[in-house]
Amino acid sequence: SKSKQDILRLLKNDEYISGQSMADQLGISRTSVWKSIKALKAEGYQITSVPNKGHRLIAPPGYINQTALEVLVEHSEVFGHIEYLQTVDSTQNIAFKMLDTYDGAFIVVSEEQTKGRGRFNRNWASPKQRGLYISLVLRPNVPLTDIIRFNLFISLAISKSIDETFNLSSGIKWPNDIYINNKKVCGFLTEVVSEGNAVNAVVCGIGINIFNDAALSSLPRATSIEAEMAEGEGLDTDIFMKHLFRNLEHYYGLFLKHPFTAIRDEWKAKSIIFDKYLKISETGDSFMARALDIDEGGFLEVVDENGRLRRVISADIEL
Ligand code: BTX
Repeated sequence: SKSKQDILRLLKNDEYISGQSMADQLGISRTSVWKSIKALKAEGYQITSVPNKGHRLIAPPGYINQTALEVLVEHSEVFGHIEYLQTVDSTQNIAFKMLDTYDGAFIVVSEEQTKGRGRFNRNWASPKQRGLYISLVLRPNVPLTDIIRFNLFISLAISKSIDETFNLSSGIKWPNDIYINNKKVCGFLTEVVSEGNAVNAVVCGIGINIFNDAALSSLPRATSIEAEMAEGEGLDTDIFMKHLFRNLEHYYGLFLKHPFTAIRDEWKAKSIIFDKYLKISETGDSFMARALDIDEGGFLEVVDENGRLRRVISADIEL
């Protein structure tokens, strides 16, 4: 609720604040202050309450917090609504169903997915409260062919957010993954509703493994942020979400106004596919090649074993 979000903001000032002072500042009753604090505690926030001093936020909760996300969306210049759910088959499916309910841009987040999906209908492991499972619904006024470019901007936003928040060095594995130390920490997938060559809506699903989980150990090349972080460093999901939103909004803004060349150098510096032999699979065909460059349209330029130059798009790549 609104007052819960306001109270969280006041508590984040890092000092004791009395119930009366919060009530005064927000123009609500002390009873509703108290109710909101109780609700925040139930969501996992550790709030100490000391008589004559007031309340103070000790530590953010482990898992991504609904109220914190609501605050981000409330202040967002891009997204107008958040649908936060406990469990769904896939946030992509929910987002598609909601396209007619909300006009503008919105997000769907779930704590768990029973049928999270990757590209080509592969499975995306989405154990409860272990990762971020989010679908961004955007309505850029762009031609269908721009979706490749969209993915390039989004990948940079995600990778930078991980690095900034956790002091890690993640890399972009073209076209759809983020890796840390040669293991996949994030996958994203962009689906589109279009009419002819015009995009009506973009539904971009992002899955980020935040905490360790048994479901990830069974996958050959999966990792989580927790697994890659230096021991003893705190994992603050609230700060991560803040950085992620800021970067997604920033790079989405750049995507709307600028060609890929505006971020090309930055993107290339974060890419992990150059100077390596790669196995590239494209619609049934598979070949070994070395990636040379990425062009303005987001096509990968590679040279195969026979020295032939080829351009690939949306392929599967094995490092
Ligand atoms: P992808 O097809 O590139 O990756 C799927 C492959 O990655 C699987 O075949 C499996 O080998 C491996 N994998 C499965 N789960 C995980 C995991 N949690 N971590 C690392 N590797 C894994 C990438 O597809 C796109 C994934 C998008 C997921 C988001 S979550 C929110 C939204 N809703 C939804 O249903 N999908 C998207």
